Amino acid sequence: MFKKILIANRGEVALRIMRACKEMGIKTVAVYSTEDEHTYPVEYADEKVCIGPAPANQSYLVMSSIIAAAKNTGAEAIHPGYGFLAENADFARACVDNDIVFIGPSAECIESMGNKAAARDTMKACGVPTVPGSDGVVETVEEARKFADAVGYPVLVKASAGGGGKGMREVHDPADLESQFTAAKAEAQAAFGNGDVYLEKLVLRPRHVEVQIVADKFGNRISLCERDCSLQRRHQKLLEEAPSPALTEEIRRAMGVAAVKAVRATNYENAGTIEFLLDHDGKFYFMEMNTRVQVEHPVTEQVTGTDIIKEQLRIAAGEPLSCLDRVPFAPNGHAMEFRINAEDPDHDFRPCPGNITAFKVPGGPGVRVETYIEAGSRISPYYDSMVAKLIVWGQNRDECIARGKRALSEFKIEGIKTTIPFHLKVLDNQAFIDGRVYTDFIETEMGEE
Ligand code: MV4
Repeated sequence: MFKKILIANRGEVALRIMRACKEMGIKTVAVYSTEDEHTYPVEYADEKVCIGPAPANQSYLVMSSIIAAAKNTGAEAIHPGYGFLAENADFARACVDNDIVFIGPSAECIESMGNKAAARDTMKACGVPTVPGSDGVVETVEEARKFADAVGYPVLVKASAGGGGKGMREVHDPADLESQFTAAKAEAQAAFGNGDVYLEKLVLRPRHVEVQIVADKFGNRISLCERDCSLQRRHQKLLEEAPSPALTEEIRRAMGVAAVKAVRATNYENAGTIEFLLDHDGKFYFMEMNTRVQVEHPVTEQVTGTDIIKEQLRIAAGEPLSCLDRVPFAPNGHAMEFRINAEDPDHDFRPCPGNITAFKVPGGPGVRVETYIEAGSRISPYYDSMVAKLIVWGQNRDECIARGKRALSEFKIEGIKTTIPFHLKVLDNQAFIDGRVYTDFIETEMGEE
């Protein structure tokens, strides 16, 4: 196992990784911007290196400074967390070129899954279900029209370099195809410097269900059940749960098999997520693969009893998965994660960074809080607005909801607006209680436009 690693991240995920390291006897190096100097993860680490000023493009995104910090402190590996450099193939390659282990998949895997049109083709070729779509990139409007006429409207134009919903346009009427196709291409070009697009049949009111996988260097590849992340706003997840209330045992098994197939076909190593769209007939389709650990990984940890960060460290160090004896995983109980952001849910979720004057976290059975915040902390306008993640576990979904309400009402955060009142409203919503959550939940159930 590693003796010392560097964490190329900040906030709650940096702390989460350091906690796993502490339990495994691994020393940690924090890198930080001047803005984060007095945050808890920086204090918690065994060593710290300042890598620049507040703007991420001058600190957390500067590969050379982070590599230099690892070299200078003798860190053998780098954990990228999520966001920042986590899915940057050049960074993974720079680590390897400097004899530093990148705790994640190979640069080739990151690159190949970053190209969404190619990823889709790869999945289709290995027998993972995909939505009926174009063969790779569509170059011209004429080609797009041919496809749309063949599969029928509505269709969705997607950016190949996209993901997370950017450069995506729905086409319901053939008369709009040309303008939407052209708009998607222009948007993709502007956002990613790559105007490639492809087409898929539009799945109406889908659910977002994703499968957590872990894969080691010995060919062990397992799925750790699914998470339902359908409750999103403008492609920002707000609440995630495991298991999905929409899956039967049969669909769960089939989805897990499909996810492992995807991992095998891509020679993927480390922790990752296969995202699926689930339609109203219970059919699921590959959407994207995330080549990192995700914000919502704790709900999977709570229902599977695994520590995903520790598995990542073991895999990267060349050890076999430690959870093999417990395969196949049937979810134990139910878990939900509430993202508590410094945002005002009454005003279009506008970010409201600022000083936190009082901070009291909930406790008791089945409650887990992931945060780097203490009373007196400041939510910086330079980074994302997450204050904390509240994760609750229950024997079943009903107990989980009751516990969620109890824990959310215990959480006291003063000085800023947060999404806590929004979550309390969700837990009282009948459609949510019944597990009827689709990707349009906030518009249809929470009265947003
Ligand atoms: C879709 C879709 C419907 N049909 N693809 C959104 C982000 C990107 N990962 C893909 N997305 C979608 N792809 C087809 N063929 C609907 C979405 C979608 C969505 C998916 C998951 C969660 C929230 C969403 C919100 C809007 C659209």
